[in-house]
Amino acid sequence: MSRPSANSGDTDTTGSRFGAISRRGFLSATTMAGAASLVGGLAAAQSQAPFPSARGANAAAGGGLLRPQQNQTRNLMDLSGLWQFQLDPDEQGEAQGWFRALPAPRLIAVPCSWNDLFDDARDYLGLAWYRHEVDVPSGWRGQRVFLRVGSANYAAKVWVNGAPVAQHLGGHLPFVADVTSQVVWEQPNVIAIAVENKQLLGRVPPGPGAGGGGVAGVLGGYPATTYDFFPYAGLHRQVWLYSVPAAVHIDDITVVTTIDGSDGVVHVKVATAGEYAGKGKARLHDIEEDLDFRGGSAEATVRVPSARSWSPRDPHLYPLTVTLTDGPRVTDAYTLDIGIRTVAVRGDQLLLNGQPITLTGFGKHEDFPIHGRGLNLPMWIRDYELLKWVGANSYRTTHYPYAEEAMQLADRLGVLVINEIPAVGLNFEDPEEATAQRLAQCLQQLRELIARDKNHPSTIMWNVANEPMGGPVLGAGPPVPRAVEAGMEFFRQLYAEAHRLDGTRPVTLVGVQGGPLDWHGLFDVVGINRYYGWYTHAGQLDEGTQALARELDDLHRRFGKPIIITEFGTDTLPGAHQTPPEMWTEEYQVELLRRYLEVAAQRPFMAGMHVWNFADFKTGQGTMRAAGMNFKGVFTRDRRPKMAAHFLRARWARP
Ligand code: BDP
Repeated sequence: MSRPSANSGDTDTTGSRFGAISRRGFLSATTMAGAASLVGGLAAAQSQAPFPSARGANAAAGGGLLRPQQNQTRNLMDLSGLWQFQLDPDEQGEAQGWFRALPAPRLIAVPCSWNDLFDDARDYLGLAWYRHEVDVPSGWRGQRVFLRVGSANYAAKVWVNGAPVAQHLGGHLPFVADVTSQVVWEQPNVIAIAVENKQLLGRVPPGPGAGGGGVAGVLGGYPATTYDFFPYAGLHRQVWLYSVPAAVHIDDITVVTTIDGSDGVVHVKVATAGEYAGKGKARLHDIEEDLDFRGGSAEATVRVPSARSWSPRDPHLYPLTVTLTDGPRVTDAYTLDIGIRTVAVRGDQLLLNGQPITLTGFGKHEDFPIHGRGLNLPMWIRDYELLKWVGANSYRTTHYPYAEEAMQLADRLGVLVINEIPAVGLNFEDPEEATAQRLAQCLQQLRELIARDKNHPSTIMWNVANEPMGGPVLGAGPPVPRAVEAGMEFFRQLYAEAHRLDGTRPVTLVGVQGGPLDWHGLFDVVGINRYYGWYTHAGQLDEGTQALARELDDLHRRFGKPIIITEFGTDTLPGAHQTPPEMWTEEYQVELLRRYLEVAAQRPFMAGMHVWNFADFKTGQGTMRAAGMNFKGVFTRDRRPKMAAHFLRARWARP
């Protein structure tokens, strides 16, 4: 829960006092230069596409982000495993050439967060170096070679054989560098990646700055963040080397599906690197259409008679293969699984394949002991198993884009995803320069996310922010008009950009309880996080539920759009019991969820209910977070069900 910005002496409805330093005072005393102490030169890149390499900021420049694959024309090498690692608190590594050799390395696992691995790195968010040596097979000679970093949280700079090749801001989306001219043959290549996760004002999510503020002063906040989850750092997903044909290759594919009677209509748009003007084919299952390229781009429409449309009930995927051809010869190929489905908003309803759908599910985290936020495929397999067990049809990628494998599994298993950029902790009372930098960051991350995930049928909606603030929240006072207006301008741009890049999915914004409501008017779906019965109306479920019901009716009258409660829940200590139910007990969690679900069931305009959270997760240390944990999971952190999980299963998984 993001708390009100801290004016000295403010009290929130839970009775917590904010820190003695006013956030506003602190911010005005902190120059924006405070935001500039990054990997050499990265600070300047906070609002701009960085660095020399053409594809360092790939998606921002419109480049494709197709997931690399191995096939008859392409090669792929996963560099996961043990890498050399060294902390660089004094930031001397670049000057001392650590991109060639680390003076005192230890070994680390990639992918993984560094925080749970080493005692001296638990709360370390500064600069750290990863180094790895790899021989590139000589069979790749003559191809174009790329390096792809799946997720480096938060800022990264990459060297290959001593040459800087890319840098990137934003911790949860991939970036690609063309390293063809850096690769050496018949000897090891040295890959070095410097990463840091400093919490800085101009970033997204924003840092609280040196003096604390935002939730830092309330949730406790060590390490200090503006959000309620542990700021895990490091190389969180795979690093890959891959190669594609040198002459021409498929750079991007965009698939848009519609349904015409019982036919599926699949529109395929292909972009090549360079001005390709040759031929190709799009083959969907056993139907093939020609692609005629002009200026590196071609389109085809494939009609599938009696198509199986994709849905949670029948998540049918069709394999789509795009080829470039030179006579009978295939010069490049790429295959992806697509689902034929439509998503739309009509009045106050959310439609999947033309039929109203109600979302059941959760907000989640990529969070697990030891791995931290590092890719954990067994966790994902187990989580989907439990999502099915509990009868959920959906989740939101709170509060950042998740691993691509999670999206592939969602496609395959028929789970609907609200896909969110890392815009958590935004506060429009912050200085204008910070807001401008954050807007650039949000736009970049939105472009990268849509480039990466646009072809996943499971993604049914984009979310551009979680709980942005424009003044006090939770009933602590009215929104601040200037902040609300700054937010309007900001969100107008994000909404327009999301629809410019993808005209096929609704776009939402998730609002905080007591925050500005005007912003919801800009979006297709109203997403709200509500904690009546917890942060307000503590211990008073009847009063809390009544307040919730009143607010839902008001919101519906005002906006007439689909409404999703994107978060509701209670911290619950597994094994704590009491009757009548008391806060923190398993009974209280069940009772609160029951009441919210009943209020929603009586309102046909409610398009979804997402419990906060799927599982308990790690946070920073503070007085509001026992043992550095948020206990709002219906499963424990190791995925054991609390009473609430059984309750939801009885409710949602009914035949
Ligand atoms: C919401 C936030 C979420 C928090 C949750 C909470 O969106 O990140 O973890 O509150 O307080 O405001 O548990």
